[in-house]
Amino acid sequence: MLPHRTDFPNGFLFGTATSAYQIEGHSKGGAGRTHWDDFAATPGNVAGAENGAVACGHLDRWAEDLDLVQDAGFDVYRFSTSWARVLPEGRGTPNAAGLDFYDRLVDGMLERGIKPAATLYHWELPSPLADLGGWRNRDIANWFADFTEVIMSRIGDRVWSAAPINEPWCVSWLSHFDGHHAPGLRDIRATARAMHHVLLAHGRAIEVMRGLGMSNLGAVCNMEYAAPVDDSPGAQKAARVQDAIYNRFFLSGITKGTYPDAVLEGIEPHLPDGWPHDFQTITAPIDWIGVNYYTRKIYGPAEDPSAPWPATREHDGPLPKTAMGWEVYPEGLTHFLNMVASEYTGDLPIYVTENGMAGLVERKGDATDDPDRTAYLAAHMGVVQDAITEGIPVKGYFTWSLLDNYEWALGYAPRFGLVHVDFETLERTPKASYHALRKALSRP
Ligand code: PNW
Repeated sequence: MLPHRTDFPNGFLFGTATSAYQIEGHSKGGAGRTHWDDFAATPGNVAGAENGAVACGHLDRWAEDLDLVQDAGFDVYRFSTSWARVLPEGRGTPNAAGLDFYDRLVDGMLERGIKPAATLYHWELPSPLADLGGWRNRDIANWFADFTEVIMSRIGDRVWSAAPINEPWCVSWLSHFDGHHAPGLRDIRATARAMHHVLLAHGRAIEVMRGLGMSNLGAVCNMEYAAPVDDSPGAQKAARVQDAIYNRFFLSGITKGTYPDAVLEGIEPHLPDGWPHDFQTITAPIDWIGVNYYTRKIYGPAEDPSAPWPATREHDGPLPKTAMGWEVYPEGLTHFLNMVASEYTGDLPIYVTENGMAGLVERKGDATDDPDRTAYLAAHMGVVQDAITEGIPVKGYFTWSLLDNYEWALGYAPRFGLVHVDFETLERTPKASYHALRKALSRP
């Protein structure tokens, strides 16, 4: 059973989230090529070599999608703006149709009484910038600041909140060390630079938006609980290192202007010259922090004792798993809400900016009957309620995602939506979890 809106403090906000490349349909409307189009075109990177060319066709169906957000009773809609739709070459002349689209979308939210929560970058880097080194190139902070200026000069007067970059860990580590996301590198030097540049770009974008007179600016970090596989010192250390890389590096950079020693140990020789001087920009004050939370992972030491840093290995976990193979572990969210407030942000408002689970059911009849998803959301919403009772300043909760959509390297198979999408016809059908949330969010 989902808790009801009235079980939360007055003013607590409920939202749902999507991202541009995952839903819009990138082949339409004059958007430029992105590094995800390139990555998906290289065999072996993405299941079925699928890309976001069509996705959910949201570019044409945005009004219907906003109706779904409104009918469910959500207060806020978290969406992202595609850099390559706004600036097809990454720099230079804007695409008027792209700017018009986001302008209409924001007005569409306001007309429906929905607060627009914008994320500037949710991973579709314009290819011409990727060709110049992408996140490895320090100039990206300037390119990103310019993009921020262009898009926010258009919609910044009407968005309720804005965050520069979705999940710095995914943009850097997952994409440059694990090689699982575009540009698909496995290189510690590229990773270290990307980790730092993504924060520098974040800070520059915050400065630009302040300059435009915007407020309610935040940062969205993903957190994954790192558990040791056993009590051995080696396993404890492996979990600590992964926790530092994943959950502390970006948060610490933004809120404290320092990087954890456990990470510097591995990346310091690879950071760009003069990196500590960038903290003045990186720590540009923010108004809230967003936590994206899904799961935990289990770590032990690498089998080969001479393995290079971080020298850890992932183990299979015993808990029930979602279609992503991700363990369901709501206790991890309890841990992070505590950790973020007590060690990093103090009284700063915290939003759970993404939480949800994937199912794999292909047939529509079954695909809209999703009791596991409702149970998953109920458990995590319960954690949020408890955290509020403990005095942690959690101010809102967003489900990922409104729609089944392009799940990056896994293509269209994992379905995260509250609303089923038939990827042949693009027809939307609300699932049981959507109806359950609608009831939970109804106003008395
Ligand atoms: C988040 N991992 O991504 C993103 O913000 C969404 O775009 C995405 O659809 C959602 O979670 C579900 O995956 C992640 O491999 C993708 O650790 C991968 C990982 C973490 C977060």
